[in-house]
Amino acid sequence: MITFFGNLHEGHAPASEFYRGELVPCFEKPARAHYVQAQLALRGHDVRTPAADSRAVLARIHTPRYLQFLETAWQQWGALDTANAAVQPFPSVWPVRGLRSDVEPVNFIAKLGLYSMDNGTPLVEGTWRVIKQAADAAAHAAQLIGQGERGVFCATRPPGHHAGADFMGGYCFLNNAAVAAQALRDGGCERVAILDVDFHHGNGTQEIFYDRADVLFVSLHGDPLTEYPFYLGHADERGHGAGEGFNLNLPMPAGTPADRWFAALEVACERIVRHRADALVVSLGLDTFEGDPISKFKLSTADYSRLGERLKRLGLPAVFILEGGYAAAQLGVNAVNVIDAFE
Ligand code: SP5
Ligand code: ZN
Repeated sequence: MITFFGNLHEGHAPASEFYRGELVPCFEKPARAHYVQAQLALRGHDVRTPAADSRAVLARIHTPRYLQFLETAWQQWGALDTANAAVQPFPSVWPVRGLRSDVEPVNFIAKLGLYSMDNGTPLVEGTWRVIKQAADAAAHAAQLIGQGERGVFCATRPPGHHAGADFMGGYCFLNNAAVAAQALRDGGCERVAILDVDFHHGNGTQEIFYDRADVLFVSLHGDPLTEYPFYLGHADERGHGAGEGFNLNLPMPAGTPADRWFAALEVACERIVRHRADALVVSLGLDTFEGDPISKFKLSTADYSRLGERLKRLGLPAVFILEGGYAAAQLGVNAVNVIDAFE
């Protein structure tokens, strides 16, 4: 399969993330991509560097002020104090209900809170270049599908599915799956389906397409009552306005075993078939793995081949976007099992 690897990805390597009042080593780390890259090379895949420019499609997914903030954030942070070059900024204040988010503050930390849903998404000097290249890969993958390719895998990081139209969160900044879906639409696909199999609900992707009927969003994930991102991903979220009925959430409890997960995948696939999609975008999170350090489903390495086989039977061209998956040493084998079984 044609795969994209972001050769700049090591520029996004935050030292630590905030977790329950402490700084802990980042789970979303460069080694993840190294393991995927090694497995793609080992199994003879065609690994390319993205060459499209996603700027136009990014402007259709994210707000101008959020894109402007992301592109200049590190420079703004450094301009406050020369010592900031060695420190990661973290948000500490957020515009919750009743506070204003329409006026962009001047204070940098206030802006960071305005554009964040959590304080677990560290931003560093190289972040913009890396997230832009991952979005470029998603746009390029969609172009190749438009030219008749059957499958393209974006083995990029950081992930994107928690990022909304104007906020970052959950290690995500730009929503690569949304970029791929929109680029497929712009390239002539009338209907697109996004299947999100990351352990965590893809709240950003859901939000972006919530009122649209042309892009179906279907997600299998840990129940938000107990699992991140907590505030979205319930079964009663079915879409709004023209998008009513075009959002399907299939939350499952922590500890869900593979058989129950695959039963939910059948429901997801049936809905995708009914959408009569021209193309599929898979938000391929591998944190459903039994060995994942932060997630609670129980899929095995062999189950990822089963997933790829099932998706192949949909008979749709597909863009696969790497999302989460934190058992880094197993990430390559698990991800490429899906890709190999799909081919
Ligand atoms: C894309 C993606 O998978 N994002 C996940 C974001 C999860 N953020 C919360 C991380 C909580 C870390 N928990 C550490 C538990 C150690 N026992
Ligand atoms: Zn995840």
